[in-house]
Amino acid sequence: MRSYAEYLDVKLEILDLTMPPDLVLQLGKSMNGYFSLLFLDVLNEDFVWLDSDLILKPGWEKIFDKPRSKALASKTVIRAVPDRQVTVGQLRKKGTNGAFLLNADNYFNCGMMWLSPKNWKKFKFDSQWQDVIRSGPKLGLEFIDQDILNYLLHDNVELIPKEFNYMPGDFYIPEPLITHFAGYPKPWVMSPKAKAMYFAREAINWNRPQFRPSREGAFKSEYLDYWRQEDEMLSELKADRPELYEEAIKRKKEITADLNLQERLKYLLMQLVTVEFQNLLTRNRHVLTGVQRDLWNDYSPGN
Ligand SMILES: [Mn+2]
Repeated sequence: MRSYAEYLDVKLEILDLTMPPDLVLQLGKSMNGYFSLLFLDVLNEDFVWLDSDLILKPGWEKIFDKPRSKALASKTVIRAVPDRQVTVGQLRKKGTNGAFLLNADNYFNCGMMWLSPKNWKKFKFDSQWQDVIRSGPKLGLEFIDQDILNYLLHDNVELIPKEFNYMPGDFYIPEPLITHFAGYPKPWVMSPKAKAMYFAREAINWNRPQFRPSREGAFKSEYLDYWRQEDEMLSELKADRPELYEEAIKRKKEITADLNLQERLKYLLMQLVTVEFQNLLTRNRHVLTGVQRDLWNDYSPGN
């Protein structure tokens, strides 16, 4: 992280944060999902939280310009974007999530948040959040920091436009400033086969949005966009800092996920079904167009 920040000429500071021991025990691995609460306690100036699964487009910094009314400025602890329609719909139907029940009309997503530690402390949320986690299971909380913050801040939130936290799979908005790859699959872990399955599902369900991975969203332009940007980033890195590039590729391979057995069987069936029997005999080699090559791009050696 330090070498990469230096390469980008970005100032990086690493903070040590401490979680109370009983919460470390209670939360286990999911503890990483609660760091935003520790930052609210430790920092003093307003700050912006950005998940690591976001793509920022030029202009995203507009979030700092949006003027606020005085009344809001003295009260608002968080500015965030409403969560995906699908998520809100599921939570409404289930009716057991205590955070959602308190904040059903303004239930927000925590991938991108503008936060005010001053107001957080003014309203004494710093002395409440740990107990909310402790009673989390009783309250039906499920989404890490997001539910703690929705539960506590339902009266201290200002919703901002979805262009600041557009989630693929939500109703499409043109030209989002921040795209948030919330949920699964994450575009950076997909093997070539996983990518192919993804697009096959999108295409074959063109008239059944409930079965498309993107639901009501745009036909996965966001994923193509991600892969294009990742390619660009890696080829720049390869030219400028080969040792960082090697490290990035190594890490990328470690997290690349292939299809499970059930999906592999579907994949084989789909390949069988989509053979063009008429020209099976005359076809003797693969023909790839430029677009197909983009989709099948992977980072194995010699490819
Ligand atoms: Mn996220």
